Amino acid sequence: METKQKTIFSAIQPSGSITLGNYLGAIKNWITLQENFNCIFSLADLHAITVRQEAKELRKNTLEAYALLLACGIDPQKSIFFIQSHVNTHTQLAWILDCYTQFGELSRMTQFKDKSKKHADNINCGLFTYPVLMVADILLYQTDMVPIGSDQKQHLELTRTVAERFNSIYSPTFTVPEPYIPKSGAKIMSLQDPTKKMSKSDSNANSRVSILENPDDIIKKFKRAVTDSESSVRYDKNKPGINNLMIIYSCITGKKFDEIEKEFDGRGYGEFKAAVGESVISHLIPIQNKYKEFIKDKEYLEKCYKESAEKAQYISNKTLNKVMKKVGFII
Ligand code: AQP
Repeated sequence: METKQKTIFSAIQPSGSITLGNYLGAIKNWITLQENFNCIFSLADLHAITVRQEAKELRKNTLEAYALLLACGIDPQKSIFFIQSHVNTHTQLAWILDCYTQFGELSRMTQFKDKSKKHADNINCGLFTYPVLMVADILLYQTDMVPIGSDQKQHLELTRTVAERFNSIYSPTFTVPEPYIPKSGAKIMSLQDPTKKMSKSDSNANSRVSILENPDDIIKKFKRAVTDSESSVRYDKNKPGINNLMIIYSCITGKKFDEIEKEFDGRGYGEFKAAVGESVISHLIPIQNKYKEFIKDKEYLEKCYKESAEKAQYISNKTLNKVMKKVGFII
């Protein structure tokens, strides 16, 4: 008997150059997931404009991110991979669900608090309501599971709350999604302040490594990574900089922490940092080479994102129509 594959939804913002944090924390897992699940991935350009974007840059970042994710291994034959603004159901459902979400619920979102501190000159309403757009992104596809890192638990909780609220006011309409915690998920921290996560939009370029960065810069950034005044490579709660480098090295090489400690016993931080940098470079070079091929082929990119948008539009229309009928709109 054939069993229906579960649906997974996930998205990434084209708000800058994709980082090693995005790759190790999300994209690398997406590649594995597409083998066993019905995966729907999106480039969340609508989310990106909650922070002011230069139009030309946003277009460039979106196309580059699309090519890069294909280079990382997202396969449009296996997964739907679309650009969010190409599928109009997202903003339509988001507006409706705004009216089923409480002001208090959005006020408690920590990302809103963090981002309004970071962008104090542009605390726009989109920054406040974007979690509802995220709720719509997920619910439109009757998503069973959402892969989440620790920074996104609150968003999934809100999605579940809104879905359950709508289902109980009307009748079952949305699948209530479960979190999917990947076996090898990692939170990668800033190379300059290892208590903060590595971020595309961090104003300090030394804090992050981009997937498309050239090898010399990658090595320099790892050599400059902030660590501590000791010299022994070991995992310890008081050594966030070294822990972060060990996590990166472990994600890339598959080595366990005790193996890494043995490998670098008595060798000091300099050698360790160089080895982490080299391992990252060897992992990224094949991706960079594939990227160069994809980005040249604009026709192929367009074919992929248009076909995927059509599929996404078709699936999400079904959910939106159901919602509109239940709310009382004439359709
Ligand atoms: N440092 C990180 N470590 C592990 N996972 C990370 N992710 C982001 N940073 C790290 C994961 O990447 C996916 C896509 O993230 P996003 O682009 O939608 O938004 P974000 O989490 O806000 O990422 P950035 O890089 O920090 O972007 P900006 O600077 O624009 O806000 C998510 O699954 C996220 O968990």
